[in-house]
Amino acid sequence: MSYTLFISDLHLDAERPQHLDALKQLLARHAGQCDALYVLGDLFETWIGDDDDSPFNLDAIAAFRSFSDAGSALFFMHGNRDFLLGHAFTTATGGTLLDEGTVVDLYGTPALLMHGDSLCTRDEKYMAFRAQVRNPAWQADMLAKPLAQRRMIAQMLRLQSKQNNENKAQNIMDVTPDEVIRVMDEAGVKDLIHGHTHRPAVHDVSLQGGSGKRWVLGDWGALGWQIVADQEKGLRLESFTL
Ligand code: OKV
Ligand code: MN
Repeated sequence: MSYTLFISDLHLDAERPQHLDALKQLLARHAGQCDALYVLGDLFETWIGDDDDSPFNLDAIAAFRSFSDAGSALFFMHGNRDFLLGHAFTTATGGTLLDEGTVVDLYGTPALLMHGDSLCTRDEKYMAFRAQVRNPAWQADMLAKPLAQRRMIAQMLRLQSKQNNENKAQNIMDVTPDEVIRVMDEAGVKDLIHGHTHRPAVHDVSLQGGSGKRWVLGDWGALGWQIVADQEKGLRLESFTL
């Protein structure tokens, strides 16, 4: 009974402990049972650096550590909220950090994995912001600041983003259909798994080599979301109550 799990957009926050509780349950249920878990970004509502050793963060790290110690592989990808997540965090969890757009083999079928924000190319302001905050020099500069100052900057940026997004058309905040086709054709896959948009669904995609599928995870709220890759039955998108 071999299977692999995918989750994203938990937006873990010390002010909302029920999401961490649900994650701990998921990790305990699947530890040593599943081959691998992929966390496809926005695990945390904000991550201001691996040096933030708050009790909440240490609690999350310990839960992942028990999972990986039980023999299941663990992988992380950055989201647009936790782009400062680094190797110190993933090493402490026993996991590995993957780049946006990694191809993995799912029991003989390749799948392309992304957070998904890189697919939202029509939001030009966001693409510029993304390039800035993913720039290693910008990140080094930010990580050199005291934690309290980083917390304040993150808070200010969040307010700014709320105001910006109120005026944005819905479609520019979703993936660009042509960009989906481009990245899937380039990677040579029929399956793309991502999160970010908070629009959980399975979409058919017309590719050069035939028909493909785009599997979109949802954000955790009243429901949690997971994609299961089953050796026998292929992929499925599932929700569960938190
Ligand atoms: C998204 C945009 C804010 C545009 C910041 C550390 C830092 C996380 C963050 C906070 C803000 C992302 C994560 C957001 C898009 C903005 C402002 C402009 C044009 C830090 C960790 F900076 F302190 F190191 N942030 N958010 N913008 O609210 O999602 O797209 S955000
Ligand atoms: Mn996101």
